[in-house]
Amino acid sequence: MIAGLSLSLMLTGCGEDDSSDNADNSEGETTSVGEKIDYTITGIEPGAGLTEATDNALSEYENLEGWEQETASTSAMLTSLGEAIENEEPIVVAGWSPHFKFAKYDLKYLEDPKGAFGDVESIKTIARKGFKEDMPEAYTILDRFQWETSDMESVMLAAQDMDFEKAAQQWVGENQDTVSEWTKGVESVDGTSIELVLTPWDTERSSANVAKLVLEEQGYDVTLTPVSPSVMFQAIAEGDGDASLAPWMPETHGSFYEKHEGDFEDLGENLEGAKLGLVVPAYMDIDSIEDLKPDE
Ligand code: PBE
Repeated sequence: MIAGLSLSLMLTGCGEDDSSDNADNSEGETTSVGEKIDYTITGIEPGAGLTEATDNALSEYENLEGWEQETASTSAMLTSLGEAIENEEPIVVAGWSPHFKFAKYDLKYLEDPKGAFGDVESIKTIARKGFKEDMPEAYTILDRFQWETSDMESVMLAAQDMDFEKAAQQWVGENQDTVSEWTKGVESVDGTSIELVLTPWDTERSSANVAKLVLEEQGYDVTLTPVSPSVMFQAIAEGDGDASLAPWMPETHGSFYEKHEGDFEDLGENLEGAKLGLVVPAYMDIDSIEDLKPDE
C-alpha cells in the first residue's frame, strides 16, 4: 500500500516537473505501456534459455506483478516487433544479441538493475566425454574455434539472402587466416563421421555451419542436429552427439549446464559479448524494467 502510494506520488511529481511540450505524452506513455500491451512480454520458444530468464525476471521484479510472458517462436516475436514498429506502438520483447533486429530497427535494452538477465553472456563449446581421445583432430579445431560477434553477424546478415551453408562458405572464404589458425598442424582424416548439436537460432546456425565447413575441409563427414537447449546438453552428456558450439553462459543455459555438469567437457568460449534482456523500440519512453508498472 505504502509503496504503491509513494510510487503514484513520484509519478505525479514527474509529470509536473516535466516542462517539455510533450509532458502529457511522456507521462501517459510511461504509465500506460502495460495497459496498452495488456501486461504482456512477447517471448520466443518455450524451451529457450531466454524464456526461463524472462520468467525469472517476472518473479524477481515486484513491478512486473500481473505481467505475463507470451511464448510462441522467434519468428512470431519478430513479426510482432515489426508490426508494432510500423505502427509506432509500444511492445516489450524478450531479445538477445547478436541479432539482426538491432541493425534493422532502432531498439534498446531496458536496464536490468536486478540483473535478472545476467550481464555479458559468452557462447561456449562443449564436447562429449571421450571425444578428445576418439577424434583428436576435430577436438583441436573446435577447441581453437573462436570468433568475434562481428564475424557471427556477418554470417547471419549474409544468411538473410542465402542459406547458412552458403553464408558460412562466404565467411570461410574471406577469413582464411582465422581458419588456418584453427587448423594449423592438424592432420586430415578420411571421412570420420562427427555430429554437431546446435540450437535452432541464427547465432548457432552460423557457428555450426562454419564449424561444419572447416571440419569437412579436414576430411570429416559432418552432421548438424538442431534441438532445444535442454536436449542439446542431454545429447552431449549422454554421448549421442559429439560436440556443440551452442551453449550460452552463464545465465541463458546455466540451469542446463549445472544439471549435466561433469558429464561433458567444457572447451571454453567460442564467442564473447552476447547479451539477453527485455528489448523495446527506441521511441518508447522507458529505460528500465523498473519503469514498467504493475497490473493493478
Ligand atoms: N537465444 C539465442 C537462445 C540461445 C541462442 C538467446 C534465443 C536461448 O535463449 O536459449
